[in-house]
Formats: sequence, structure tokens, C-alpha cells
Amino acid sequence: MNLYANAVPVNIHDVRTAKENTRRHQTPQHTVLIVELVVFTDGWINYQSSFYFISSEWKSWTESRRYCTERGADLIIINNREEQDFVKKISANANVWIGLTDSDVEGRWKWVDGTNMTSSFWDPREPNGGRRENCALTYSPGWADYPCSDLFLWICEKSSLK
Ligand SMILES: [Ca+2]
Ligand SMILES: [Ca+2]
Repeated sequence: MNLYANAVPVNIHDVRTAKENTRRHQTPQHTVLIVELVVFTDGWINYQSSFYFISSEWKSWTESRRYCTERGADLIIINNREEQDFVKKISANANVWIGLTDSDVEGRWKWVDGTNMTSSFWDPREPNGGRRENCALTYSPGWADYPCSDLFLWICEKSSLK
């Protein structure tokens, strides 16, 4: 059993929608039923120790970030391959802003919590925008830098442990 939501929502009435994907995996001896459950709580999706919010409108990077911080969150910080794959799934490969910028020092990519980018999932052709493109988004081939004033969807993240 592979659960995206490994924490059951505290108040089940908060759950507006839950999407369940089931598929069968065949082994020589068994048929294994794999259930993937994604739980949405007021539009926030619980995965591992975070809640995520994917927008349905388009904003600049700064306005996207403001939307998140006003809700006790921030733009998503992608720490590992599992989180990158999760984002790919919930965003359906759309272009979405992430919390990564090199606005302060060109070429030095930092996350919105002030930490330096260590592991990364850039599209092999990116980043390519130099001083014109200082904000990062993720899309189907990986991450790319874009002008921060461009309008895209975005993903907020907040800890579910608070
Ligand atoms: Ca740049
Ligand atoms: Ca670019």
C-alpha cells in the first residue's frame, strides 16, 4: 500500500475531496493492488510531513509567494526526488513557480528559507537566463529559470507538524 497521505486528517469533515488511484501490479505469484490516496483538506494536500497548495490562477513569483506567506506557508522547497515526483503528479506537468531564486547574487540559487540549493532537478538546458531570469519554476523536463514578473501557477508548502 502506497499512501501519499500517511497522516489521516485530524477532522475528517475537513476533507472536501479525496482522489483514489488504484492500479494492479503483477508479480509471478501475486496480483498486488496498489492504492494511492491523495487527501485534499480545504484545497491543501497532505504528503509526508507537509501540506501543499496548488493554485488555479496565475501570478508573478513575488505575488505567488505573498499568497503563500499570507496563509502561513511559503513557496515550495523541493528537497528530494520523491518530492519532485510528487510535484510532477499534482501539477500535471504544468509550469509552477517554486521557492527558488537567484535574485540576490546571480547564479547563486537560494530557497525561500534562505538555504542554498544543494540537490537540484534542472532541465538540462536550464538555467539559461542570466540576470534576466531569477526565479525558478518546475515543468515536465525539470526546473527552469524565468523572469520573476512572468505569470504562472504556483505551489505553496507548509509543515504539517506545527
Ligand atoms: Ca538569474
Ligand atoms: Ca530559463
